[in-house]
Amino acid sequence: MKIRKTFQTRFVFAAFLAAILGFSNAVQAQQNWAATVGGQSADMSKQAAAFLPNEIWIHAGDSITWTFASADVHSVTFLTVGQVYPFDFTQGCPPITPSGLPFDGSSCVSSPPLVLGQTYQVVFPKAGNYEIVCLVHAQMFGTIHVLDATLPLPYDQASYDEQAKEQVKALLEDADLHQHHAEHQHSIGDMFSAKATSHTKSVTAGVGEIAATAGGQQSFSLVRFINGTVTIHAGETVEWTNLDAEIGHTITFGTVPQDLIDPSCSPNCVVSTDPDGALHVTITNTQQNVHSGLIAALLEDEPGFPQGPVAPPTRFRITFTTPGTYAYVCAFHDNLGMDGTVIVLP
Ligand SMILES: [Cu+2]
Repeated sequence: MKIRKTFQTRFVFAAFLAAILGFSNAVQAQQNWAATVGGQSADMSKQAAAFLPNEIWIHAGDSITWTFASADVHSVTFLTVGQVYPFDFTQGCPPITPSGLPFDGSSCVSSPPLVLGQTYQVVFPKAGNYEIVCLVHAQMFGTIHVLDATLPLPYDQASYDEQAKEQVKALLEDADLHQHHAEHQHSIGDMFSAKATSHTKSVTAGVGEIAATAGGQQSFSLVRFINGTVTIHAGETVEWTNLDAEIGHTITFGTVPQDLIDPSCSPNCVVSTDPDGALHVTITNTQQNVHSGLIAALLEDEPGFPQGPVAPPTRFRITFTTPGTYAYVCAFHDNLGMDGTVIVLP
C-alpha cells in the first residue's frame, strides 16, 4: 500500500509539473502575433505602403499573421540573404509559397500579391533578425526580430495594435499635407518646364513620400491625378508628371493594353521622345488608344551599382488637335479611382 501511494503521489506531481511546463512552453514559444499590411483612406485615394507595425519582436517558434488592409496590392515576402529582389511580383520570391510555412533564413517564403481582407502567416522557428519586404513596392520593408524564447519581449499584442494604428494614421495624414503641397508644386513645375517646352496644362499624376523607421521604410501615396480634369483648346498640349518616389502610374486613354510598362498608341499615332526625354503623342481623334507606359520617379543611385541611364520616363505629353472629351485612367490604379478627363475646346 505504501509503495503504491508513493508512486501515485509522484505520478500526480510529475503530471502536474509536466502540465505547468507544457502550458508555459505553449504560451512562450507558440504565440501567433497579428500585424497589418497597407492602409488606406475611405475613398482609397490615400495609400500607405507599409508593414504595420514596421518592426516586431517575437520568440523563436512564434508565428505572425499579416492581414492586408488596402485595395492596392502588396506581398509579404522573406528573401534569403544574397537573393536578388525579383522584377516580377506576381511570381513570389519566386515561387509563391503557401501560408503557414516556416522561415529560418535558408529558403525564401512569399505570398502572392494580396488585397483587403486576405491574410498570410509565417512561422519563425530560429532566432535572428529578418527583413520583411513587399515585392510590389521596393521601398516598403521592415524587420522581424526573432529572439530566443528565454529573452523578454519589449511589446505585447496590444502595443503592436496601437503602433500599427498610429503609424498608418501618421502616414495618411501626411498625405493630406502633401495634397496641398502638390497643388503648389504643380504651378511651380508648370512655370519651370513651360520654359523648356511648349505646353498649356500640367497634371500631377500622383504624389508621395518615403519615411524611414529604425526597422525599415514605409511610404504614403496620394493615388490621384491632382487637378486631373483640364480644359484646353485644340492644338494645345497637356503634360503629366509623377511626383511619387515609390509608386509608378500610367496615363491611359481608350483600351488598356496588355503591356502596361511600355508606351503604346493606336491606330495611326506614334509615341515619340522629346529632346528632354519626355514621351510625347499627338492625338487626332477621341477613338485613339494612348498609353504612356510606366511613368515613375527615377531610381536613386546605390553604392556598388553602376550608373544607369535616365529611366524610366518621368513625363508624358499629349497634344490634342481635335475638340472633344477625352477620359483617361491610370491602368495600375483605376480600381482605386485614379482617373481624369481632358476637355478640348475648338
Ligand atoms: Cu497609378
